[in-house]
Amino acid sequence: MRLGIDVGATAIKSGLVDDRYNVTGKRSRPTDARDAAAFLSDLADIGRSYRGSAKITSVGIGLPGQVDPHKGTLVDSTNLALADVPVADTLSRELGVPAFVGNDANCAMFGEVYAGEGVTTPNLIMVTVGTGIGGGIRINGKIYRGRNESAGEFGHMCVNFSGVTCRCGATGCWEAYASVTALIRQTRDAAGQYPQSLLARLIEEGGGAVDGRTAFIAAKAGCPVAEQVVETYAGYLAVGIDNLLIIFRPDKVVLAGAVMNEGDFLVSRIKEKIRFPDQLCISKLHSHAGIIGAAVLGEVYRDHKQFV
Ligand code: BMX
Ligand code: ZN
Repeated sequence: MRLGIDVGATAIKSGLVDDRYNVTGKRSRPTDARDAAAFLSDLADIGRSYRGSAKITSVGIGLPGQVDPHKGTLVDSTNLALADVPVADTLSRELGVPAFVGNDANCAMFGEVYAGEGVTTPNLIMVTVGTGIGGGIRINGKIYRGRNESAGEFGHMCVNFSGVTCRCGATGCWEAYASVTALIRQTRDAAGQYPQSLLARLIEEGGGAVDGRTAFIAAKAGCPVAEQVVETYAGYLAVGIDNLLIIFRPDKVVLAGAVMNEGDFLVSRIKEKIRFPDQLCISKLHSHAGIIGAAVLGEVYRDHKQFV
């Protein structure tokens, strides 16, 4: 069994992946990225926790940020505020098996390539919507990784050159508008502006908590303010997706991330606003894409045919 670990800014998900890409023993724990030592010790803990249940042959870790697959390090991560972390070496030493690292969104795409939409589509663009927005590019059946293995950072393409400042320091990045972090900000802003709205009341009843579902719940309950938040958010997502469709003309743009659980309520609105709506779909692997993709990293890196 291969172990796949999918590190997000909020949670670390893991699971065992068999030869047919079934995921078992799925676990999730909050991400603790206070410092590299705490982070590595959590990853080692997760790895060790699977030892009793199966014979692990390799481990792969998907990381949010720039990775060096050759050195096995997390080079830099704005969202985790970590740099130069020797992830693969640590896990390999702890578990006594080969360990590999990849960018988290690239891993989601590898999951699609091996077990999802990519099995039948040679030209595929992956977009993961979470704390940030990540991406992956597959052209003619090969994975495009670019200079320093860092292609596909779709979250940091500019959609508004005089817009808000992104966590990366640049102006108007797509993820500053269309990530779940941005959706939460937009939801709070709208509730603050319309304190009498159902949206604002719902937030108040929940003790002030807002997450990626809040605006959708209120919109579905008929709140026009929340409806506008969802509509505008779909517009932000559509801008970036439309750019990707025009640049790559892929067979499919595959969307992943928990917010995609909203399904057609969100995606139909995006489709109305893009030029090639038939090419857009939601990952059927859901959160398993990142785990499967991390688990198959060893194969991906061995199989050079995969690369442009
Ligand atoms: C950020 C970026 C990507 C990552 C994406 C998704 C950085 C620079 N991370 O745009 O590498 O793939 O977020 O990350 O720190 P997630 O946390 O939403 O899964
Ligand atoms: Zn940015």
